[in-house]
Amino acid sequence: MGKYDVVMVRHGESEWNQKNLFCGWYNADLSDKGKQEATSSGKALKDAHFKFDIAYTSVLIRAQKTLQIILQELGQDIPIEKCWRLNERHYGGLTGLNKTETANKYGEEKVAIWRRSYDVPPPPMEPDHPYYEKIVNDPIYKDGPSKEEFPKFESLKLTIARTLPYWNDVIVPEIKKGKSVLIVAHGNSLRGIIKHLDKISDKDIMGLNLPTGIPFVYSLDENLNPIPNGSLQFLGDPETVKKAMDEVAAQGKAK
Ligand code: DG2
Repeated sequence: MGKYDVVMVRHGESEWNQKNLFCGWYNADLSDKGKQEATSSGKALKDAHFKFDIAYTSVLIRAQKTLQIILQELGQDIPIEKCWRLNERHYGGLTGLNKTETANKYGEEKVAIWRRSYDVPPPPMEPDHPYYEKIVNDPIYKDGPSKEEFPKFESLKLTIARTLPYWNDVIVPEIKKGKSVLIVAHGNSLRGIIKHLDKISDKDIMGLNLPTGIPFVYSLDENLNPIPNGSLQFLGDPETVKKAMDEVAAQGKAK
């Protein structure tokens, strides 16, 4: 065990994950499988005797419901902080498109770059995009981002630029006070935090695919550096975790 253990979970499968659609800031709900994944996450954390003091999540329903189910399973009623800075990266003009069909149209390589490159953003979401109004006018954004900050698209680099200040200024001080922290967020906002903690290069981060609904622990020293073998410790059988990661990677393949 490190000085601090922080637990993170990518939300359970959403209805749009299930349909293999680029989701980003579209507020998709959990699928039935996603709810089951959240229940299993809660059970795994209970079996491992985790007790949390505070939880952080995004303003998107798929993350919030996952957190709610996990806490129900754990039987823990703790303060929950919600912030858009933990949202999924904004998938811009790709939002709502099927990942396989996009790979068929533009090629797997292009889709891999859109999904996993560090700094190549997807095309912007213009005002005539079918989900533009719904997202921009959603009351979940009443506390931010401001009009000027509201993204039209985000690369991983841009996602990190708005997630990391929240990690550093809001979450880290609580960890340092000795609070036991649970974060339920998204594939790419969590990849950003992991890249930072493990100092993963811009190139190597391309290879990391996070599965839905499997909790992982970071054991950190007093300087918030992962201790040896303290990174990305999944609470799950390694073969199941690997299969789930490979499936996420394969979502961008052509057929
Ligand atoms: C997925 C991630 O986000 O997609 O926006 O489509 O974690 O909120 O389900 P999440 C999306 P990929 O980057 O894995 O394509």
